[in-house]
Amino acid sequence: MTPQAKSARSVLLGSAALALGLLAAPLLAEEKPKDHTDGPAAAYEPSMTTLGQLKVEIPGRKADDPVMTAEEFQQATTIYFERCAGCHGVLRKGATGKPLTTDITRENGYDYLQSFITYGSPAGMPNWGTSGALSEGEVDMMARYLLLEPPQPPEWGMPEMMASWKVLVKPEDRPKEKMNDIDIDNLMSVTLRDAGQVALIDGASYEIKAVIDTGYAVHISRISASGRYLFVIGRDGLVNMIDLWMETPATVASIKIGIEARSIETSKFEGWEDKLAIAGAYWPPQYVIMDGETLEPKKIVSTRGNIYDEQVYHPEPRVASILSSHYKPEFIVNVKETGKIIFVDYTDLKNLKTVEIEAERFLHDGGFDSSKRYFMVAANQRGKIAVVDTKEDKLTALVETGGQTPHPGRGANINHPVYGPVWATSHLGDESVALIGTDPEGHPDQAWKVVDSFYALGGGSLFIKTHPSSQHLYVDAPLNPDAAVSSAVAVFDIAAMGGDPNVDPEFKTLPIGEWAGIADGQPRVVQPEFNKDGTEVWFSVWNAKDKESAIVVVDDKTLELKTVIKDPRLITPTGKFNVLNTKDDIY
Ligand code: DHE
Repeated sequence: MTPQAKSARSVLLGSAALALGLLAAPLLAEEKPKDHTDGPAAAYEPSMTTLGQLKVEIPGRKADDPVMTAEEFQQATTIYFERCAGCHGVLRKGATGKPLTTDITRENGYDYLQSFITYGSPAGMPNWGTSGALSEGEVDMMARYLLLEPPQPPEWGMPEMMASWKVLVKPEDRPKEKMNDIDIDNLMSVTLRDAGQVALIDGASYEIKAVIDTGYAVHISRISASGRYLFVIGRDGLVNMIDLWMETPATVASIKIGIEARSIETSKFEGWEDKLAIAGAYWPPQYVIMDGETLEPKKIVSTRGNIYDEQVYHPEPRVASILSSHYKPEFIVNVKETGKIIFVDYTDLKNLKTVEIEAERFLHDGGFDSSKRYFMVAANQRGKIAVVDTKEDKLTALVETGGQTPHPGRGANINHPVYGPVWATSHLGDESVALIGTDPEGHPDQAWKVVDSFYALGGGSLFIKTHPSSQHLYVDAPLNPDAAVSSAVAVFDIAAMGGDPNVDPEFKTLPIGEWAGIADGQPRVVQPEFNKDGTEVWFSVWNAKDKESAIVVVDDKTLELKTVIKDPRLITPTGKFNVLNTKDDIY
């Protein structure tokens, strides 16, 4: 079956997985959108929660402005940043959703806005009113709010960064050798999302070695090239640098690099190990290069600029994933709204050289192929994977996956029995898994093409994972609306994958949520991650903040349950980052 034919069977997710189209089309009764809820699927569009906490004032009032008190304006701004800005942009100039600038909103008028916010649209605007997510009063307030000029959130430049920068333990006061008996390569840094912490869990004993306070709604962990320093970033832009050599690993430096942020990475090229770190922000739209031992900010680069194809100015292109090249002393920075992949040469920050690649809009997450030469990144709202060659600094291909909203995490590299080396992605918007050939020399006919596409458990997948020493491919589906699906994982036997695109490989379903034995709540199973040897795979069983969560460890050979890690400190575990695999980009 071709991916296109197969997509007819695909299960579409709720409206929030799609671009919002507030002013796109009139609402037809028979096309009433599905109820919008506040579940993780709906919340998957970026929520600018930190911006939502800013204190704002009504910008320059006009004579015919709707009546709005300062308190209402503040409340409406919080709602707007948390729920609307992810799609419509902080400045309301549009991102995946339509622009909501006052020239447009005033033209359409209060009644139109009130009705759209209440009922939503088939194009993807959630029905905030009829779903009960916003009260009648809040809908009225938001309609009036959109008729006023938007507040401009502050910038975050060098003075603000310097004021936030702390070196808690100076490099000269840090241990000269490892002071603990932890097998660092087998340590797992686990995001405790709603606690604003990471847990460091020993891969052999499953013991929690430390729980460390980090930024708000902490997001990802990355590891320095030597494996000594762990870098963690919160959605509030707070970066924690943790020294894993200390008797009990702890933060040695921290800095706030922006007001909303998602990505962090460190220099990995030979001779540059542990020298620099880089972080990317959603607001202000910028990336920051820092000293790799102290986090001292060295260089801030704005990503504001023109969209690659239309060549129209975009005021807030967010920095999505950042990777560190293994081929050159370069960072690979993915800029979402302008669709540009920027290679940043970090050898001379005073005379910064960058290569700007025209890729595709809405770049999000991605990883390397197995040779680590090619970087594959999802332009998720465009259904494509952009492939860039980190040796030549060039765009290699744009591959349509055939599925809806590819979301690979860092993807999975498989040695396919028929097609050779391929890289896999699953999808947020449907149940398909796409395999893309990555071996232009050994398998030139398959290179940068979807060689096969088949079904996993269901739509709502976020992460897919394998390991060079594993024969299995794991696919999660945490955002699937069906609780039985969102709490399980599909496992494919790589050796049994055939060459007939009409025959879908079979998969086993592991009831990870059930294995966790949690009675209360409806936990979702998210992000498979291997231990250092590739013999075990860990899954987060992600429950509500006030309910029990767990980590389930599965034996990769037998696919049987090995252990369940439970601890009252494991609040909302989501991402897990094994030190060795993360450092060496093994996936
Ligand atoms: Fe993530 C990676 C952005 C919601 C867990 N997430 C990423 C990356 C980006 C991103 C840009 C790539 C970072 C890199 O490689 O440098 N994530 C966003 C959002 O904008 C979004 C959609 C909404 C938001 O408001 O933040 C979002 N992410 C989530 C979640 O809700 C998840 C599931 C749970 C959580 O902890 O927040 C989540 N994101 C992750 C994880 C990774 C990630 C675990 C790293 C995957 C990996 O294997 O490297």
